[in-house]
Amino acid sequence: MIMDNLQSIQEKALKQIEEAGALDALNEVRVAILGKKGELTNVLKGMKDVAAEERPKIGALVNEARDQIEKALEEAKEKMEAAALNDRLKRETIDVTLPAKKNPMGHRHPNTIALEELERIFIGMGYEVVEGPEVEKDYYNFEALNIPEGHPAKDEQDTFYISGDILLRTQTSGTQVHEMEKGRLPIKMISPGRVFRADEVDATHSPSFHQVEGLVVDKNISFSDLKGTLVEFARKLFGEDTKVKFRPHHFPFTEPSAEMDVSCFKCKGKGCRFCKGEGWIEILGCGMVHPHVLEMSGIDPKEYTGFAFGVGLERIALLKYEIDDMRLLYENDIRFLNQF
Ligand code: 2NM
Repeated sequence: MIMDNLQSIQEKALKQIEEAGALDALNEVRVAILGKKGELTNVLKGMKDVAAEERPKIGALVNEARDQIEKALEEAKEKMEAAALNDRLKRETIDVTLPAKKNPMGHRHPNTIALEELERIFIGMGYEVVEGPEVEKDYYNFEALNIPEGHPAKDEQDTFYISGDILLRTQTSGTQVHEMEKGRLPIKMISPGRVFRADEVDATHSPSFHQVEGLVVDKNISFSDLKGTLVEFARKLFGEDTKVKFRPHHFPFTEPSAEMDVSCFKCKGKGCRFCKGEGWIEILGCGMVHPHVLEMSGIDPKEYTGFAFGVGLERIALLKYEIDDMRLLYENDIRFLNQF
């Protein structure tokens, strides 16, 4: 009787183990059979009713049934765990041939692209790139450049003053004055940088923009050197078939002075929307350094002469990349900037 019971418990247990679909189902079987109130435990508890001489035999059978059930539980558990691990390995395989994740990377601002192109052209012609202070003394921004007190170019409303004679530079020429004062000649330099003017913001103006000014001082520098240099610059920047035109102009710091136009690189000079039908586009101011400017910086104008020029960096960037509003350059809208 007890032996039949034992047999049926074992069979039932093994069947349930076989049918268990998950680890917690296995555990339920373990509790129901081998637990404190489990069926097999109950059989052991019933041993007191078994005849004394039968007990060792029955005891051995119960233990054997227990061992078999435990073994089956263990095997089923191992099988489930192995299957789970296999499944996970399959799901989490790493494809080492997949391309790596890319970090979103910014790129150069159109101003920077234009600046680096200008620098490359002038470095290629033997120029040095020299940067200077954005906060400058009145003397270096105006006086030393032949713009005395009361000169219209010095009109207070165009300049941001910090205090008495300290201001935000309105041009980068001060950097060139500092260089001339050092007295190391000849000089062949460009000075790029941020400049400030008290202007209202519109499509072509900003209170802060960038300039690249150039300066050459040596013995026997003439207007033909200026012309040759700037023609070469224009061709490198806008294409070898670019024509240039010099128009007389006035700057306090150069004499003679001129503005240089380039033939429209869009319509090749025929006249289009881009050059407003002119065929020509104004790109820079230039001239022979005024003898008084050389003199004030300690250079003898009877021994040395020089030429200088100034380009608006934003103007070049707008032209080259066909941007029609300067404000776009300062808004840092990634959808705009990504186009260049
Ligand atoms: C310009 C136009 C013409 C210029 C002059 C000098 C210096 F320091 F030599 F006097 N630097 N840059 C200059 C000349 C700048 O900008 C439109």
